[in-house]
Amino acid sequence: MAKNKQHFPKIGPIGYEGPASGNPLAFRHYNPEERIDGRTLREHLRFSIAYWHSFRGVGSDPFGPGTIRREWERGTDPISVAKARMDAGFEFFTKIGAPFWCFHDRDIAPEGRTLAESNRHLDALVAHAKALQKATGVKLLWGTANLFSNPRYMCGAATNPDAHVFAYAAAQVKKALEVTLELGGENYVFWGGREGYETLLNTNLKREQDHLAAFLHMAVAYAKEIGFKGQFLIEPKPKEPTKHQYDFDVASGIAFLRTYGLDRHFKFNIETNHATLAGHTFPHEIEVAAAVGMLGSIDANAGDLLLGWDTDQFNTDAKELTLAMVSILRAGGLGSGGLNFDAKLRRPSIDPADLFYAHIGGFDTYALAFKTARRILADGKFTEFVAERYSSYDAGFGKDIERRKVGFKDLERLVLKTLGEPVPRSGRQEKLENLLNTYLH
Ligand code: XUL
Ligand code: CO
Repeated sequence: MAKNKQHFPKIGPIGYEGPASGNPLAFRHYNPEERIDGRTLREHLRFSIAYWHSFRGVGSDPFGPGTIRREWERGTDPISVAKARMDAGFEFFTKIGAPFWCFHDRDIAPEGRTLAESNRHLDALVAHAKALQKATGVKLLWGTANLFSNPRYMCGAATNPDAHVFAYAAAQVKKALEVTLELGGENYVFWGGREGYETLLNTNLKREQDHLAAFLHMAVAYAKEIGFKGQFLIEPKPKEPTKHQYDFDVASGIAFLRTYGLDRHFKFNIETNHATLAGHTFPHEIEVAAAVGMLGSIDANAGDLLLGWDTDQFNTDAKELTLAMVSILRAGGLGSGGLNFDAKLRRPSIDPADLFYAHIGGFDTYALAFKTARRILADGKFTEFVAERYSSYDAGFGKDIERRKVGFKDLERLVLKTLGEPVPRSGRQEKLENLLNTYLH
């Protein structure tokens, strides 16, 4: 960081002041130093800032241009501007107290006229990032490549009908893997971007899926070759930009990875707004991934159920996040993953202070959710109820069903001779919802 120049001169480091604080520039629930089970809250939650939204987002939408103008964006040399922007980024990461950041290759360095020039730009900014990481202690949660903005990718990258575009995308990801390794990235994300289609009139679905699998196998092979040991993550999204995205949700992602022999190499990066776009809840997606040991990381945000697109809002819904944290904790946590704020300011939230308010709300709500989820799990009331609900599978013929020791004929005999009609039991949903509220209010 340029030693003397401050990009957020009016705002100092954000401190923890406790639940009674009325200071909007302080944490009320997130005390990064608080130790729980031998680890600090900072280590448990592994918050990360998404560079694309917080430092490249300008508030533009299909109806109008950007509204957000940052002072560090002034200047004519794109590389110097990119460096100043990154200085501002690391000042923000430090002041908000985020231990991690995430980026796409093209977020941090401008694309050149050729791939070689783009790579040179990237090298310059990666060197800058490396120095900033060293100076601040902020680490890279994950890297990724932008394979969706440039017009060459309008019909997809790995699923493009033109092998030339596939090759270009491969070259771009090769470099993105190298820079993620160079910066010590703990994971590498594949979001399908434009890997999908609009109409079968011009699409060979089978060949496109085969090509996507070939691409991911190449990534696995190259990571091995260069010694990148980070976790590969698939980020499912059902639609937007294309109508049919191949990584629709976690369940279809698991099927895809297993079909092509890739499941050993990948886990999932689950984004809240993508889950709801798929018609699922956020905890549902977490549970589906956790059930097969493939929960990797979280893109923390929220959608708006009244709008049909990816609004990427900051999430301050304590109930939704508490349920998500219960599922995450029950799964044993996120490992090398983290909670990445893939969220953007609303278009009229134009002040630098808004970037702080947004992340303070996000950090605080997740910290509160984490603590509430721990209480819920420690009390064990829901766990007990669920265990009891399935207890008929713990012994006798139920256990034999789970162990696949009985078949239809055995069970028919059992019902006809001894069991007869099952006695219905309440699912107690309303009682359990009331119980949940006792933890929230
Ligand atoms: C798009 C999205 C991406 C990925 C990374 O909806 O979530 O920003 O997280 O490419
Ligand atoms: Co995302």
